[in-house]
Amino acid sequence: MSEQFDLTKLIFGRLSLESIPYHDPIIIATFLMVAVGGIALLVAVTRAKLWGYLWREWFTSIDHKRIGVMYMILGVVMMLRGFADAIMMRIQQAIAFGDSMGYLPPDHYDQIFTAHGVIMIFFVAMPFVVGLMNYIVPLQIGARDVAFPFLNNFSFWMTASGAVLIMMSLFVGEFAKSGWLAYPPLTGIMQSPGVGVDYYIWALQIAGVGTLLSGVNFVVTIVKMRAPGMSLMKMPIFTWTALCTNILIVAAFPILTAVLTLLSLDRYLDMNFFTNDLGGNAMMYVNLIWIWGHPEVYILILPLFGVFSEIVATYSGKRLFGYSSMVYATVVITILSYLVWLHHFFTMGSGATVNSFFGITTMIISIPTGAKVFNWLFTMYRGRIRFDVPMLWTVGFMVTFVIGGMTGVLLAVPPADFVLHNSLFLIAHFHNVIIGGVLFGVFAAIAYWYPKMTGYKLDEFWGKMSFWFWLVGFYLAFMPLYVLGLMGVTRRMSHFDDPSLQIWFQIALLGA
Ligand SMILES: [Cu+2]
Repeated sequence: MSEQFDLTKLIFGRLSLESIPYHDPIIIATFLMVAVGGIALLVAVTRAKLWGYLWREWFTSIDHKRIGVMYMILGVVMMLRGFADAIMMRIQQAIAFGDSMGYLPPDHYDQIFTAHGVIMIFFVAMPFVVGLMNYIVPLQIGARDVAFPFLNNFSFWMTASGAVLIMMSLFVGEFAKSGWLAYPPLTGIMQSPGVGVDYYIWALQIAGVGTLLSGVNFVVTIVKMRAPGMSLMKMPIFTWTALCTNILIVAAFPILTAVLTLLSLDRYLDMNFFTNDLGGNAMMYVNLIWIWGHPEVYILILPLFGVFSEIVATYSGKRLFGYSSMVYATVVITILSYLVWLHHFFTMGSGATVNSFFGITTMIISIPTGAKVFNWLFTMYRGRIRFDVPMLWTVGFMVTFVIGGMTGVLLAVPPADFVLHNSLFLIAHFHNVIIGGVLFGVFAAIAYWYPKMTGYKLDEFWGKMSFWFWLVGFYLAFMPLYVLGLMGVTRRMSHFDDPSLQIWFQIALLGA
């Protein structure tokens, strides 16, 4: 049969039976666990005759609350996967010294750090944030639902499909070994002929368009569907941050779609946008992906700034201090987040003038962020503070996020960045802000709004245990990485020669 009529090739592309990794005992064991667990779940749901209920009331639901809950369940499930990846990396780096190569071959290790980053940002943090906005925003503005309820369900399933693709890559084929933003020329067809980068592109493309659609949905909802009398400056602060986040989504995600399309054209149609020769320029990819990527981190953190603002007022028994300055700070961050992307590659050689511009804009962004921290502190000042679980997460966030913010300002200084670029210092910095900011915020929000969602209050004792384990665990896991980064240890290593470094990696493993 000639090639163009080969149906299996049309459907499966470069995937073949050889793509199933029989030879890797770790993956086979994981597969068996997932298969047994999955079958047990399917049998349980069938026995309980729940399929019809799930299909009608949940999977096809256009109710913003149900969709919000489904997003958050997706976030929890994917967090288990992303966290398993994190533990595997920590174990490898704690034991792979000198003669010991650890238990993961470099080929597998590279897939794990790539999957970890992609999953935690796209399929944990994003579903949590979008899920929260889904649940809370229509309630806060007095709307019956979002503007386009069917589209809302469709967006969710696009995100879920991306997650399914990534999970499939664990057992069929492989995942990208390129790091979470898949820079070419490494991700070009010459250097990455396998299916890993294809999984990456398709998962992110599908999920990204889903996110874009839900961004459109929320901008329209907040602009057009507020209850009569609710002017913009009367909106609850969480809704304000949600509005800014969704404006960022609408402005930034098309760039991701475009840059992934260009990379696909390079891989599938032998075009040369980002290749080393034939007129390509890989630096263009790095610029484009970060013009999406930097706003993305604000897409993640802004709604949680809103959550902390709601919580700090509630548990201090006072009105939020400086509501309008909070709104202006959010808007300023939204605008500035488009003027800083180049700080991700100061070392790429743009020259002193360009690097200075982006260094200074990056430092300026800490001013509105600092203003927010002071507003939260002034809200607490002379308040009747109750240290319930949501408030614990908020205070833990304020301390942790300020430390992460300060190491960020340090990295914003181009000469310092030349030393720290791609080191574990950078890894410690962004986990410092994303765990201390986004994840703590999500946990705070769940503890805070759980009674509203379910009619039950989460257990205080276990909530406090969870908070203290996360807080202490976070510092044990990431402070050693600051130390290692300052000593010059680079990221993404699966083996080390210098035995004096090992103790720091062991402490980090303990923290994890
Ligand atoms: Cu950035």
